[in-house]
Order: sequence, then C-alpha cells, then structure tokens
Amino acid sequence: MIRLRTCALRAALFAAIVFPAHAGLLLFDSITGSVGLSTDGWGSSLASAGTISASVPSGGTVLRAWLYTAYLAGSALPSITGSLDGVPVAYGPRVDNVTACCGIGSARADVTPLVAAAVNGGPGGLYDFTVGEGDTALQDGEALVVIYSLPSLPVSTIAIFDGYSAIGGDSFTANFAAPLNPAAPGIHAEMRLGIGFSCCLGDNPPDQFSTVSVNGTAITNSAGNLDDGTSGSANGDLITIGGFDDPFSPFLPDYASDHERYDLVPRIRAGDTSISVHTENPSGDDNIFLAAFQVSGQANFANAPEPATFLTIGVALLGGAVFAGRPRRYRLGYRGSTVPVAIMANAVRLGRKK
Ligand SMILES: [Ca+2]
Ligand SMILES: [Ca+2]
Ligand SMILES: [Ca+2]
Repeated sequence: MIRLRTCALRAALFAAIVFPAHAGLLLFDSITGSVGLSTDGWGSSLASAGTISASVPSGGTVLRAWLYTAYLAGSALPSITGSLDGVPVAYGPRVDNVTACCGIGSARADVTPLVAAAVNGGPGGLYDFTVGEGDTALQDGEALVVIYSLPSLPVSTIAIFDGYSAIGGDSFTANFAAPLNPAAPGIHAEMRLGIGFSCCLGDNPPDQFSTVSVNGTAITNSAGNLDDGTSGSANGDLITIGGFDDPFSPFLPDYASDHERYDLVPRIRAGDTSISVHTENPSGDDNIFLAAFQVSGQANFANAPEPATFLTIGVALLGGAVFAGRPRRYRLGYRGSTVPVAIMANAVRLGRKK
C-alpha cells in the first residue's frame, strides 16, 4: 500500500510538473480513419469580409469544421465576432498569448453544420465561403479547418493543436505502435501551421519569424509572414495558414518560400516510433495558434514536455519512466449528423486554458 501511495504521489508530482497549467498549443482533437484535411486562410486590414475555402473531394463527408480568428490588441477587442456565409459565428473563449506582446491571441468556433450542409452531397472540389470579421482592424484573419471522411482514402491520423504558442517553445509528439519506414509506398506525414500577427523581415524589426525542428533537425527558420493577407503589410492583415493549396516548404526555406506547410517524412529514420516537433518564436510577437498534423496510419499525438524538463524531473522522480499518452477511444459523429459512425477516433482531449 505504501508502495502504491508512493507511486501515486510520484505520478501526481510528475504530472503536475511536466504538465503545468499549460502555456502553449494544446492537443484539441485527433481522429484516425479514412479521413482528409482541408485548411485555408484569409486576412485583410481593409475589407471586413472575403473568401475562405474548403477543398473536399467528391464523396467526402464533413466530419468537423472549425473557424479560427487571430487578433491583436485584445484588450481593445471586448468581443470577438464574425460570420461565415453571412451567418454569425459563435466564437469560443478568447485565448490570449500571455507569453507574447501586443495582446495577440485567437479564438475558435465550431462551424461544422454550416460547412457540412454546403459540402456533403456536393460535387466535390473547391467550396468557397464568405468569411467576415467584426473588427477587421483588430482581427488579422481567419483559418478554416475541415476534416472529412472518404472511404477510398488510406487510413491516417489527423491531429489539431490550437491555442497560442509559447514563444519559448512548444513541442508535439506523434507516437506510433509500429516502427516507421520512410521509404514505405504512400507514407505521408505533414504539419501545417497557422500564425497570426507575423510580418516581415528587415523593414519592421525585429525580424518576425518562427522556427520549427523535427526530430531534432531544424527544418525552417522562416515560418510566418502574411501569406494569406490580401491587403498588404498592415496590422489586421497579418495571417498565414499552411493551406491545402500550398506546396510543402523546401528544407530550410527562405522567408518568401515558406508557406507554413511541411513534409515531415524526410526527417523520419527507419525504425522510428515517434515524430517530435518543436516550434519557437524568437521575436516574441508572432502567434502560432494552430498546428494541424496528418500522418499515415494510426498515431497517438500528445503535447510533449520540454526535453530538459522531462529529463531532469522525469528521471529524478520516476527513475526513467517512459511517457506515454493514454488515448481515450470514442465513437465519432457530430451532433445531428447522419454520418456513419464507423470510424474510431483516437483522441486525447485536453482542456484548453481559458
Ligand atoms: Ca482584418
Ligand atoms: Ca509579429
Ligand atoms: Ca510564410
């Protein structure tokens, strides 16, 4: 009994220290099945509405759809509002990036019913929506994230992390049950980032970019800028989303050629059972508010503790314990959906900091 209590205490201490009231991007959702991912962004400092799109093949069925908005000067924005195809959007709690300057943050809305109604049973391809902002000067832009099922697709896992980036660094890990073979036919592993309030090198110091490393290797020092802004480099327009129509960024791209969509396969070594990603924002004034992953097969995604914290505290307390998320299984389907709930989702749902 004493041993059990000690173990429980150690586990509690470990959990409390490794998972602090979390600063950073949190795992919001994860799903495994014959699923696909669509992401797109729009921003403007002048117009209060524009076009944002979803790309869903014929036969695809929308399972979930979220609209994000990224803002600045949050204290001057008492309420966060917007619309999709003229329908007011009910954004959830604001998520201020308390680690960064300038009152930057983001909010998320569930727009599944509206997007599903437009897409399901449709011809497939590109679906355009009119996205609106309540305050275009203080809202940099929006991201539309859609997960759909399509029986002909190979099984993959999609994971969405959202909230705000800790400028000192966030880490994510995908754990796989079987060793990976990067040469396997059809293997797929990618990450797409959504970043708000990021603009420019040189003419607006400090240079505004984020860095990304995968399995310990830096893959970009150029993530950011207003790739999805439509009105030029002004506050209220500073948003970029790795989108369905963006190519993968080359390895260590320059600023202009980094569109925040990254192929992770080249960083996988034969036999790896996990993929680890780490992001930082050295300028302290950009907000990575979204990280969307899609990988072949089944994977368990988790927020990873920072390496130094993990080694120092984890080893000391537990003598080398192996960290592993404990996924919760549940059947899938959104409220009111007629989608067959044949797909098993594999998720760790964590509360986001309010
Ligand atoms: Ca705007
Ligand atoms: Ca910035
Ligand atoms: Ca960019």
